[in-house]
Amino acid sequence: MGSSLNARLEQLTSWHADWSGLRVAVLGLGVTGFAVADTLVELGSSVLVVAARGSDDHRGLLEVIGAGFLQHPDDAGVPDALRDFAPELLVVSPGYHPDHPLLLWAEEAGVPVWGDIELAWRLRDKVVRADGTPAEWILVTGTNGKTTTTQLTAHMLVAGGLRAAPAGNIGIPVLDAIRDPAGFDVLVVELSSYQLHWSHRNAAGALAPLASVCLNIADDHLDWHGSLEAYTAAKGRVYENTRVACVYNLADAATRELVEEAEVQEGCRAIGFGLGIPGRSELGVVEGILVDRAFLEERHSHALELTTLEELREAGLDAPHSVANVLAAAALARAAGVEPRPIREAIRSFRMDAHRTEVVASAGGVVWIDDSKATNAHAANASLQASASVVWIAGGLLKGVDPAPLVERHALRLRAAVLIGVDRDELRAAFARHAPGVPVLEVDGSETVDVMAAAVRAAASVAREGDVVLLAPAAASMDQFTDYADRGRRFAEAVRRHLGGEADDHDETPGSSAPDAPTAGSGR
Ligand code: UMA
Repeated sequence: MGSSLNARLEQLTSWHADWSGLRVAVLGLGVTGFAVADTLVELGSSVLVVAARGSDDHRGLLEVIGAGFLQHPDDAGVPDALRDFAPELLVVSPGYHPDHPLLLWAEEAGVPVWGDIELAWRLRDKVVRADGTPAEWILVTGTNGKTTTTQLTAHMLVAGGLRAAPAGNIGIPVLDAIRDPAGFDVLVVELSSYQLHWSHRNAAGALAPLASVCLNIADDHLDWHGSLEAYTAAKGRVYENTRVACVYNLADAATRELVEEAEVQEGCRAIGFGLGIPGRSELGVVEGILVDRAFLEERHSHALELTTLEELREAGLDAPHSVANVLAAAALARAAGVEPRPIREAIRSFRMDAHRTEVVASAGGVVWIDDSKATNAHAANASLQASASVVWIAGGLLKGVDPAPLVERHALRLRAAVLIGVDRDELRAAFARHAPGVPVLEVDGSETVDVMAAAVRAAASVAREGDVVLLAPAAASMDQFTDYADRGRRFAEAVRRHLGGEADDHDETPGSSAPDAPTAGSGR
């Protein structure tokens, strides 16, 4: 790749730069790929989208906007049409494995690869604030708790009078947020380890957030990153170039180390959060009161009250991992200048999303809980430990993580397990080894079976009064479902169908808990 082209890409750091005629190959046609193509076509670039599959809707839309589309199987080498297109830049969707043949080809051919986040960062000045500057970014990552913390932070900023919105891995491509004509003061961007992997540290497009947090680190996505070290390193990129506050978890030394290793901007502070009494530059809990000892002048001698555990209980946010998420969100909001009072108001009015330890029904003394969002062992662990006796529905795509420690830890609380999904050999072996007394029921993985109906029937056949039937799969869902939300929705439907008129009355508001339901959740 010629140096003149690299020089051109270096210059492309604004919506108002000249993107016209730039030949860009876009990998993937999910929500990200479409947003990338749509944006670049609007900027006058020449766009070819390459993907193994894509919905009819997205394909139709590509035709309408005038972007090319090449359907090409993942294992079929490099298509001639892509070589002939001779892309000057490749923008990759987050789900692509770094060893994907087209990415290996790009590396070999010297075609620069960007993620959608870098592209969005470069284009963030499309809509500016009254003073002419683009929205600030606050970045949120971690193994668990990202989505809740992202939503809470945005909610706090809005309560503080700022125009703010959540975006990113939460399901809203950041490119859609930066193109929203309404404009924002702050975007709270949830980033997955995949998105962080593709963000360059020292390039012209390197992110420079106002504040950033890595909430925690546990085994996840090891098949994609290759090792826990590589996964941790990707997560650590969240802190690079931060300007005001790097927020870390006092209970997770790895997050503090990532802050220590990060190249941040002059004057940026490290702010810890934890469930104990806070030291200076920390947020924590003192006798049931959540306090800030970081963002006040007299922090050596004083603390600011943010809210109380009692109020968190009322908002359904009192499980330890939720308290931690609240403290992290409060730290980010305080870094953006929000006062304690609106933070308190925001917590009072906040409601958790669906599929996070959501009680879907209770009947005959059995409580049915949808924690489909527990897509890894760390999240499922928090969910399992909230109940004394559990029929556990588990399995799916394990992403290279060994489920044995989870099975071993919870063997005594398991009435039975119901296995779904493709990666069941590892789970079956873990039960044989660590929980041989626990009955394991398997749901046929063939496409002709309604997986959730079968799983619910199996669970009902073994559940007794006082048990919780818990969908907390410790695995991703894409082998059998569209995503975790689809998996949770199908579970809830199957439960309601199975129970018919038997279910006790209860509030179906997302995130609500039945009166006697377990309260702790899934690490988010
Ligand atoms: N594709 C291929 N071959 C591949 C991989 C992908 O052809 O090997 C193509 C297909 O056309 C497919 C498309 O790429 O339709 C999907 O791209 P994608 O997997 O990157 O998914 P998007 O629809 O673009 O959604 C992505 C995130 N998905 C992933 O990272 C897997 C969404 O996070 C995110 O909400 C969205 O961008 C907006 O930023 C989801 C997720 O599961 C919720 N994230 C993981 C997690 O939270 O654990 C990381």
